[in-house]
Amino acid sequence: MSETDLPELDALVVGAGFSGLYMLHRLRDTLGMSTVVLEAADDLGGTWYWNRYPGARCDSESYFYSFSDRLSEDLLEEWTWTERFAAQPEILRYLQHVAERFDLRRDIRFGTTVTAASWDDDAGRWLVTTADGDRYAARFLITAVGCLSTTNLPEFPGRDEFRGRSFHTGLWPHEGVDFTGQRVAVIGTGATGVQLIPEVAEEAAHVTVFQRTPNYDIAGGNHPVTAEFDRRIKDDYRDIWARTRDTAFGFPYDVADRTALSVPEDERQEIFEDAWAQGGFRLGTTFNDLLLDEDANETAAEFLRNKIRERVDDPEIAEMLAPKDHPFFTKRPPLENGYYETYNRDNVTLVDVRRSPIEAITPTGVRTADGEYEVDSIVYATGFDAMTGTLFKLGITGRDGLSLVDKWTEGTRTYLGIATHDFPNLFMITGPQSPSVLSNMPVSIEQHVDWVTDCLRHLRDQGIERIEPTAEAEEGWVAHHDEVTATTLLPRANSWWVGANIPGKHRTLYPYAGGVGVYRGICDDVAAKGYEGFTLS
Ligand code: FAD
Ligand code: N01
Repeated sequence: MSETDLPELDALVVGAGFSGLYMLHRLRDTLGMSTVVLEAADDLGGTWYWNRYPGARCDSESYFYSFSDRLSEDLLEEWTWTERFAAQPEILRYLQHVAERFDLRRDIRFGTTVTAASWDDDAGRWLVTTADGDRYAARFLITAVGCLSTTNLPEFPGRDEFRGRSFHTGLWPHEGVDFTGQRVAVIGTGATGVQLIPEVAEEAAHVTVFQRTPNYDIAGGNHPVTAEFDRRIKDDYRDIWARTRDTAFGFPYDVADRTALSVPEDERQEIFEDAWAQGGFRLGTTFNDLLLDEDANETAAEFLRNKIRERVDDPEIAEMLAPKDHPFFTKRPPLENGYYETYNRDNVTLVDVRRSPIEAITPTGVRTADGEYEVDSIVYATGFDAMTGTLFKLGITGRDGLSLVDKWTEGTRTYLGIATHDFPNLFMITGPQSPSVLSNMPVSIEQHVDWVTDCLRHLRDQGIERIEPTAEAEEGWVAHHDEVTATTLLPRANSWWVGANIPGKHRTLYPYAGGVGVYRGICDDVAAKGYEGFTLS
């Protein structure tokens, strides 16, 4: 079939995780648009399809790591979470349930990887190609490809000559892995490593953990959900969702209206202890300047270092685990359940690879400057080429053949993190320069999907075919994004939030730090002013 004969869809969505599922529902069922979702995996779920490593669970509390009353009040009533922080299988079951309930599967093409998407300016549509050579045409292209969906496998010399088994946590085998009796290397101590290491240590003969940067891990405090708690949450859902939409991070927790140094030392410690006992990210809400003021931040940082010192028997190992080179929360703090006690076990060794870097993977293990560690298996808990990595792999070209990769090489440029100049009729769900990964993501996903839905309804009602941000509006957003970033401590760490984990990646804060509530207000205002900053034609 020639390109001119391709049947034209109203919209094509890439990705079938939280974002793609909700986008499909809105496009098809709310707007009545012909829509297809293309998904590389064999099934839906996104993050929760791919990340099946031992210990994988969310660290947003389950009751708000889900779709809100925007999707369905009935769904909220009928679904019951079993744990405070749901494990991967339960989240995957939830998403499968959502897909069945809203009859979403029939418009999703699984096992279909998008490799190119080019804008045809004459026809005013996107032409999309898949790895199998199938082609689609659609007026609107919506990327729902996730912020953490392209794995980062470091190019260690000799990596592919390792004779044992190796795994990346983000591509974990569906049948599971039995580490019984094995010597296992784990490289990486981010949120993933912190969840996985205690589980593998229970099973393996020996675990050697290769740590480059220690993190400020916070106690998770996971526990089963009681029937009483479940009822209370369900009765309160409207208020809970309203709060998530208003707060800085999309959590229904209010940040205390006080600075850390405005209270005496003993009172501050009590406040930290209380937040610690509650578990989860509450510690980050104890004072309103932890991310803004270095001295304030240091009070929380030292509190967390002392927690590590209390729990790890060997003082030398405790100091290796206690971060000193970056402020608290300038890297994503993992939630842990018994992580630090793992280092009190006889079968766990911690190796500091900042002091003694990994030189090579050998056929039998991992070699650092200090010597070789022989292992049977290697687990790469080395994270993702976040935010832009997956978008770049879509092979997107806009007007006049401009590729997204070329446009963003010297720095990401978007309007509101949702669209970009020279790429008409393209929307990015949780794109860079939107709150995205600095938030409880379902809240940000819903906000983007709902905003795009309202925008497309407006275009239809007004008989408008094309929408594209102006270069000036984009420049303004990038400048605002950079200004907001500069008021925070976030650029101070070498985190994936700033692209520092990927050699050669442009360094910038990828998510928007202005807060979920503020950002929503800005987006609503743009819409209320007839999509100010966009050219509509
Ligand atoms: P994803 O779930 O990543 O889905 C994107 C989909 O796009 C994938 O299925 C992928 O296969 C598909 N895709 C990508 N490229 C292509 C292509 N070229 N062609 C076809 N299909 C493609 N967030 C929180 O807010 N709270 C948490 O507690 C939390 N826990 C997390 C735990 C882990 C282990 C990880 C990795 C992330 C976690 N996140 C958490 C972030 C999480 O990614 C989001 O919450 C959410 O699941 C993202 O949904 P999504 O649909 O936007 O993207
Ligand atoms: O990835 P990461 P992740 N040599 O990039 C190390 C979400 N998530 O998969 O810190 C040696 O955080 C790297 O070291 P350093 C959450 O948003 C959520 O753990 O760069 N080491 C780091 O220790 C999270 O932030 C949940 O110095 C190397 C680790 O590998 C995001 O996903 C659970 C290296 C990677 O940590 C990513 O987390 C899991 C090298 N060459 C994930 N390259 C929950 O909600 C990398 N490292 C519970």
